[in-house]
Amino acid sequence: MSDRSSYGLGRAELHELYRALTLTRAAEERLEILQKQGHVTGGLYRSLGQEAGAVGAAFALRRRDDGTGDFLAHTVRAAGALFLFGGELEDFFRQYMAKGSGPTRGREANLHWFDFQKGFVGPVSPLGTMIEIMAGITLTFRMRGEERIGMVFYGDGASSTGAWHEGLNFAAVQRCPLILMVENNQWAFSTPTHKNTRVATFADKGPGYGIGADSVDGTDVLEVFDTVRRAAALVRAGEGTRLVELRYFRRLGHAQHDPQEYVDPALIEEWEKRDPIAGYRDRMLRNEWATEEELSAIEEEVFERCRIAAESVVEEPNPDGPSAVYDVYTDLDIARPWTRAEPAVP
Ligand SMILES: Cc1ncc(C[n+]2csc(CCOP(=O)(O)OP(=O)(O)O)c2C)c(N)n1
Ligand SMILES: [Mg+2]
Repeated sequence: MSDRSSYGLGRAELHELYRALTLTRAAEERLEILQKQGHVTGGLYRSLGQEAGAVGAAFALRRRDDGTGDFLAHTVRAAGALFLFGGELEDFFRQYMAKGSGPTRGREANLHWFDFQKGFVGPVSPLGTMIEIMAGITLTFRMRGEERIGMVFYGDGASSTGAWHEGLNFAAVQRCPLILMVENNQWAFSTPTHKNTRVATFADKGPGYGIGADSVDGTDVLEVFDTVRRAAALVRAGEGTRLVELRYFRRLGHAQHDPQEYVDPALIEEWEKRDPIAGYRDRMLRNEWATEEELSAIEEEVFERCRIAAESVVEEPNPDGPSAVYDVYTDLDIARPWTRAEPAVP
């Protein structure tokens, strides 16, 4: 499509996309500050340069907060999708700071949380396994005759696991209403994509499983939105599982502790020129979808929101020691933490 096409989106929606993009980046930048101050408990995984993939894809789905909408399984690099599905910024900060007030009450330190009303479930750690979980969830939608679909994100590296192949095959055979979003950022920690797979594009993997697949420039939020919107319509209409590859580049290390010395700096520089947020900003101004003042106001609003949320969450309490024994076993006998109650003798 031409640079001038807004893909049928109105001014308010175009602005909402910009707000979601800037929120993703500003929230992660705020986390970096918090990490330097010693408040972030675990690793910090940035999505720099990948924001448009998560935002454009999630924007194309039906987002509700009453348990009737589409369902998302995000990754650490798809925080933008989580926010669009109603994940609260404060909870996002609470998780990274392992606060007792966070959704998982300080048990882990990033996005492993869920909300079935809003329709999202965070990743389990073994890569590739969210395909199976989402195949199960979306199979339920199909069996109940609901019009809901699912979307599962995973990295290029995750798609070389056994779980991925088995899960995708099951979803394809069962015609699960599920969109697989491959975040092809060209690295799986220090492993480049060509050591991970021999296919030229991850879209080539679709036909092997009998499913339709697309590949899209993951730095172009409108292209992503349009591609996923069309994929979602097919999936919802009964075609079953589809795959969409997002092409972009991991511009920072795997996590903040990784200086990625194994990556050619010229490549990083090249991808900096294709920054998804700067590109979309220019396009909005060029096409008069927004004024400079409107965009600056969104940036200011998002920055302030992140600053205020972070300042208040920092003050919240860490988890209580004794609370660590909850949620491990059912029928917990608090007097005997870490042990399972003896089975009743018949
Ligand atoms: C089955 C399994 N193997 C290894 C790991 C450790 N691990 C966590 S993230 C990661 C790299 C993932 O790369 P990719 O899937 O491309 O996602 P990206 O980090 O690039 O977004 C690895 C090897 C894991 N969590 N699960
Ligand atoms: Mg990767």
